[in-house]
Amino acid sequence: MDRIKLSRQLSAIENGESSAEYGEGPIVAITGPPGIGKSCLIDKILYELTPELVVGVLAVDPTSPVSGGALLGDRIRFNVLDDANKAESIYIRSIATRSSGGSIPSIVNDLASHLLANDFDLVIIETVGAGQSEMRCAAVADRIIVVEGPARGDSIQAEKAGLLELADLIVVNKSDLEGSEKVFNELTISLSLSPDPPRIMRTSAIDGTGISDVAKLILTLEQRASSIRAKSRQKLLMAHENKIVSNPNFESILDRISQEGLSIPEALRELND
Ligand SMILES: Nc1nc2c(ncn2[C@@H]2O[C@H](COP(=O)(O)OP(=O)(O)OP(=O)(O)O)[C@@H](O)[C@H]2O)c(=O)[nH]1
Ligand SMILES: [Mg+2]
Repeated sequence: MDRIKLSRQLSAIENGESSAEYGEGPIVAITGPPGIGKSCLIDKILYELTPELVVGVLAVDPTSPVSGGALLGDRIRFNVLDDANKAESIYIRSIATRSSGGSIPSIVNDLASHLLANDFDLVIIETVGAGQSEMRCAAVADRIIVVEGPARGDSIQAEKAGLLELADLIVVNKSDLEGSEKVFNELTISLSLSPDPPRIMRTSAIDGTGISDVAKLILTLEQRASSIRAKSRQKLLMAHENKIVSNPNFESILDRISQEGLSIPEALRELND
């Protein structure tokens, strides 16, 4: 692959200077709380899938607007890139969430589409499962894997974040650590009440437990009815927000709200016309 050309194209799309080519194919999101092992899992999964498949990874960086964000430096190194044979069929790109606020999910959507239009077999989106923008990034994918792990707090983190409804598969990572089995059991019990519970698997990105099973499932994972609905909800909300924000009168209507007392329902009506 011509990485320089691809990087240029993706930057232009990210900056709104050109539009993405339209491609279809599998997009899988890997989401979950910070530090749960998403990147390490992706690294191990890439060992299994490449070089047979050409895989693009879009890592949405949870940059905080307060610190100005550069968590990039903290990212794990993808060890799989040390294997030249595999690295040749992998393209990894970070997308900083601060660059343009609410439209990150649209950018992720466009970049994924562009990769699929350019001979990629699979796009993996890594996103932290916290906050609305990140949920919408995950909803860009047609399959969502929610990663959990031994609890650092009192309750299951993904459950708190409302992530479980989006999950087509739940992976309890760090199975080499104490507490992972407890989380697995708790999740199994709590999801048994669901009409179509997602499969739950245990992995360790350190000792390799369960990795090949997850890698095998990635391309054949079935969507759950409830996750289709949850994703559709996020997509619909995103489309609506995009529609409003891209209205050429958006800024002037904001002015009229703040300076002339235009009411919100009236503003919405104008923006939706
Ligand atoms: N014991 C153990 N540690 C793990 C496992 N997977 C990841 N880790 C460690 O957990 C830490 C975070 O791993 P990452 O892969 O960077 O986690 P992440 O979810 O991508 O983190 P963010 O991108 O910052 O949200 C690292 O120190 C890893 O070595 C695992 O299966 N077992
Ligand atoms: Mg990560």
